[in-house]
Order: sequence, then C-alpha cells, then structure tokens
Amino acid sequence: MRTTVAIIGAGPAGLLLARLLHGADVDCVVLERRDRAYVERRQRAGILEQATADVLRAAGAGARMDREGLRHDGIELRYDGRRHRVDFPSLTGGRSVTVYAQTEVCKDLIALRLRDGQPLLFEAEALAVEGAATDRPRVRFRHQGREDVLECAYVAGCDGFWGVARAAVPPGLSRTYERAYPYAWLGVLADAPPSHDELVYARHDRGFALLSLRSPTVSRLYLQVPEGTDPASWSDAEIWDELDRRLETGDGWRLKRGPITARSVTPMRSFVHEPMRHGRLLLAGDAAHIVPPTGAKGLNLAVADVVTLARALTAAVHRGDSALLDAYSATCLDRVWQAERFAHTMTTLLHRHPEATPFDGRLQRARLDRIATCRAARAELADAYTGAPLDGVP
Ligand code: RFL
Ligand code: PHB
Repeated sequence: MRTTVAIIGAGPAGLLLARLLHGADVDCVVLERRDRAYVERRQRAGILEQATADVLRAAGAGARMDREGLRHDGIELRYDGRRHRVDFPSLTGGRSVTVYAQTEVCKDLIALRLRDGQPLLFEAEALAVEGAATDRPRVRFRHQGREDVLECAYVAGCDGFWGVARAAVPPGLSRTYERAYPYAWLGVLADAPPSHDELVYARHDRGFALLSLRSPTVSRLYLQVPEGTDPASWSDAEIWDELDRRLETGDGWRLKRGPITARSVTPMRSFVHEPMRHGRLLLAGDAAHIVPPTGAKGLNLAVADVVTLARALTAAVHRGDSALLDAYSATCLDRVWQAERFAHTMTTLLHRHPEATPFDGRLQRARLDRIATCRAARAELADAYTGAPLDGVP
C-alpha cells in the first residue's frame, strides 16, 4: 500500500487532517485501531472554540453543527453559594463558543470521508512507524488479522496519548514535560434537561463540579474524585447528592435529575512532547500534548495543530516548499503552551488538592473574587477560554 500522507488515528485530529488534505488534493490513508461504532460513541469534549467551529465550516463539515450545536456566550463560576457570570462577547470583542460534542464532530467527518470514497480503515492498528528520518517512511500495521505496510512521504501521528507514533522519535531527541494531578473526574451522561443554560464551573470545599450539556434533553456532569476511583463505586443517588452539595446556591436554584446512561473516570494530566516533528513524522493533537479538561482545550488544540499541518504538508507536496513544515513544531508549541498555562490555571483555581491547607483555600477564593470583581481578570479568562483566532482561517 502507498499514499502521500499516512495518518494514524481517526480521532478529531486525524479525521480533520484527512478532510483538509483531501480538499487540498493531497492523498492520504487513515488507519484507526478501533471500530467505527467505538470511535463514534467515545464520550469526550463538548466545547468548540470559535476558531474550531470556523475551521469545521470552512472544511464543509459544519452544517449539522450549525443546526444542532448551541452557541454559548458565557459560563458561570460558582463558589461559596454565589454565582458569577463571565460574558464572552462583551469581554472579547464578540467571540463565543459552540456546544457540540466531539462524538458528533467525529461522526460528521467520518461520514464525509466515506461519502467521498476516501480510504479510512477501521480496526487497522499501527504497530510502528519506521524510517521517519528517511525520505521513505513506513507504517507497519495490522488489519483483519494480517500485517501490512503503508509506504508514504509523510506520517501524521494523530493516535492520541496512548498511540505508537511518539515512540518513533529517538529518546535522545525527545523532551517531555509532565504534571499528573492527584485527582480525577467522574463524568456522567444523564437523560435530564440541562439545569442551567450555560456551563457551570463550581469550586467547593468537597471538590470541583462541572455542569455541562449535550442537548436540550441530555446533561453532561462531572465531579472531582480521588485518582483511581472506580466509577461503579458511586451509586446514581450518591452522584446526584454530591452534585447537589457542590453546586448549591443561596437563591433556590435546583439541579434537575434523570437516569444516568453512561459514566467514566478520567485522570488529570498535563503533558507536552517536544519537538512535534521528527524528520517526516509529524505529531498532532493528544499524541503530542495533553491538558487537563478544565479549560476545554484538548480538542481545540488538536484542530489548531492539524490546520497548521495541512497547510505545511500542502506546501511541501505541491510546491516542494518545506519552510512551513520546518516551522510546524515551533508554531504549534506556542499555542500549546498557552493552552497548558490556561488549563493549569483553571484546574488549580477550582479543584481541591488533597493536601490543601486553609491558606490554599483562601487563595482560591481570592483568585475567584478577583475574577468576579475585576473586568481585566474576567477578560483574561474569557479571552483564553474562547481561544485565539487561527492564522488564515476566515
Ligand atoms: P484522540 O481523540 O485520542 O484520537 C486518537 C485516535 O487514535 C487511535 N489510535 C490508533 N489508531 C491506529 N493505530 C494505533 N496504534 C492507535 N493508537 C490510537 C485511537 O483509537 C483514537 O481514535 O486524539 P486527538 O484526535 O488528538 O483528539 C484529542 C481529543 O480527543 C482530546 O484532546 C479531547 O477529548 C480532550 N477533552 C476536551 N477537549 C476540548 O477541547 N474541550 C472539552 O470540553 C474537552 N473535554 C476532553 C474533555 C477529554 C476528556 N477525556 C475523556 C480525556 C473531557 C474529557 C472527560
Ligand atoms: C464537556 O461538556 O464534556 C466539557 C465541557 C467543558 C469542559 C470539559 C468538558 O471544561
């Protein structure tokens, strides 16, 4: 098998890269380890930055998002029973975010790729990237029980944090930066209408809670829990009672309950691998960097990476111009570290560290008070949350 760009992974990074390359007349093959149903059901992100939504539209993948996605003009911060709204458009010169689940973004991109008759192989597991530092890299993979080789001009490692692409960078050339947080998120999906029309990020002495949504009838809720928590160790009633405690306000606001249909526990980690390129191997999305989900940045960073990568690969393939590829890692890492900074800030602002002292708790409140009372502090949050525009995206 031969193609121009071998893409490992059909998460948002790999699927969008394939779409952008197809639009630019660059051949690619996508290899995905899991089956289609699994990829389309995996519950994850829910918030699209304005630039992410614009990229999906420009790629012809925004029609259902524009019909079914919900524009959100702010979030609520909740602590000590009080509620503070952060209004995005007035603080950012008009930016907002879109609530549209990652599952739906992936479904839309998969449908487009299959409709176009372009190669996307499910249950095709990449085993190794070989020859990344040569002109003829290869991906060894297993599909339908058989081992095969995909020869290509470039490999895009879009295979997430647990993928194999990153391992093809020789250890002597890799630098990694990491922080594991001593807590996790218990996330649930519930057949209950959203209890508030915007997301609520709550700081509480018992731990963080987040109220999000998937549609007018489905809520997505998260609770900070100790790392290593077994999701089955919480009964539905315990989850609702704990959400009630952490989200309680003094003004009669009520949490709407409903049947819980899915639950999982997500560890919290910050991780960056530098550089994001080794020869003809380019890493994108979670394969290169992880953020804790508190800032809603992971999916958006994956999109920013592949927009930069698609442009660079197009210039290299069609015009023999590798300047953008040479700049790829540094260009992406600027944005990545800003997202790491913001995700870390939001995480430490809102979570209870198991070893927190009373001083730490006071400091969290002071930081939240600053956001509630100072426009410049609110503007900084709104600016980072809604995300910087992407170069060259209309
Ligand atoms: P993905 O989505 O992990 O996709 C990688 C794909 O590669 C496949 N794969 C392989 N395929 C072939 N061969 C191999 N050897 C392979 N190894 C792996 C995998 O099966 C998979 O299909 O990475 P990608 O595309 O970089 O996308 C990144 C995002 O998924 C991730 O950053 C976000 O979900 C993070 N995230 C959030 N991001 C946001 O922007 N906004 C949010 O609101 C948000 N909330 C979240 C989140 C992540 C969460 N979890 C579960 C980690 C909330 C949660 C709870
Ligand atoms: C979600 O809806 O899944 C979600 C929203 C905001 C976050 C993280 C997750 O910060």
